[in-house]
Amino acid sequence: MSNEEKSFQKTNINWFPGHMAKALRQIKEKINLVDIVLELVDSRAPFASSNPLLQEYIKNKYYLRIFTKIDLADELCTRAFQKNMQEQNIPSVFVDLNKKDAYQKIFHQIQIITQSKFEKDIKKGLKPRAVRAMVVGIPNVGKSTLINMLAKRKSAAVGNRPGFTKAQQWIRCQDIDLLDTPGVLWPNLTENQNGVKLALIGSIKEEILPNLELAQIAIQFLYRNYNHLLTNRYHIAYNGDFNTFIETFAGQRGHLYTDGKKDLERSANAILSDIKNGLIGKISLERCDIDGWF
Ligand SMILES: Nc1nc2c(ncn2[C@@H]2O[C@H](COP(=O)(O)OP(=O)(O)OP(=O)(O)O)[C@@H](O)[C@H]2O)c(=O)[nH]1
Ligand SMILES: [Mg+2]
Repeated sequence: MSNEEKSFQKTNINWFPGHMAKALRQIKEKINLVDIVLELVDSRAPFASSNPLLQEYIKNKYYLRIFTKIDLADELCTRAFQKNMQEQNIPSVFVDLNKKDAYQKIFHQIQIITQSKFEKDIKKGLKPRAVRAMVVGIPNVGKSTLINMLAKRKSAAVGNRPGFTKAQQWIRCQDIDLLDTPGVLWPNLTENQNGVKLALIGSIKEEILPNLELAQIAIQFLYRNYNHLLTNRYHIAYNGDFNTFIETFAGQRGHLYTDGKKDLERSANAILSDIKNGLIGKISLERCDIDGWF
């Protein structure tokens, strides 16, 4: 692990603020009301974005893991995750939530998974009713976007920053009732660079992060694994020396204070924003078939 990574891990960040603890309690309270739990994970970092705290509450429920943002992830890595899910028998679906076919893919899976439950209900003489699903996941993975898509209307607020949804909300649709929930992280995120990965997919508020260190870790990661994308985007020959790179970048972009000194913090933010929004290209921060990818 590099010095920046060690220093990032030691940074005193409150990953699990009070509102997340509350959101988690509310998930626990409502879990018995639903037929199925839909857990959303970001395809760029599916391990880091699957919340171990949620796994504990939902273990006796019908469950579907929805890998979102496949349009931003490295296709090779995504394919390996698909294979891994099949091998582990974890019901899963891989989608770009901005594409129309995502609805069919997801709804079809929900029907397959809940079919046996509804058949049992009908045998018991219970009236058929819409499936009730709870949508859970860490911040910014697309929960509200998914709900709007399933509801075929804008019912849940969507925003490209973590913590957009503040409270639980039922959204009733024709075939399915959905419970939108606020994104929840967990208290200790420092293992396996989870904090770094979640920051790079936009699941942790930027304001609380040491962005210059994070940009350095990110550039080094890109240099090791996606050097062609790094060069294509910035046209700066990177030789492993971050200081030279960011100074050159700041100069090119005109990121300067009024006294002419370079505003490296602003440059770091620009780089991080490119990564989060996929402007660098399709990248994945995890691979299930290669250890030590990050
Ligand atoms: N490229 C891409 N962007 C997506 C996808 N799904 C969601 N987004 C975007 O990701 C951002 C976050 O989406 P939300 O639906 O607000 O995420 P959320 O999980 O509800 O977030 P919180 O309410 O903060 O927990 C938005 O800008 C969406 O447009 C996807 O499959 N691909
Ligand atoms: Mg939301």
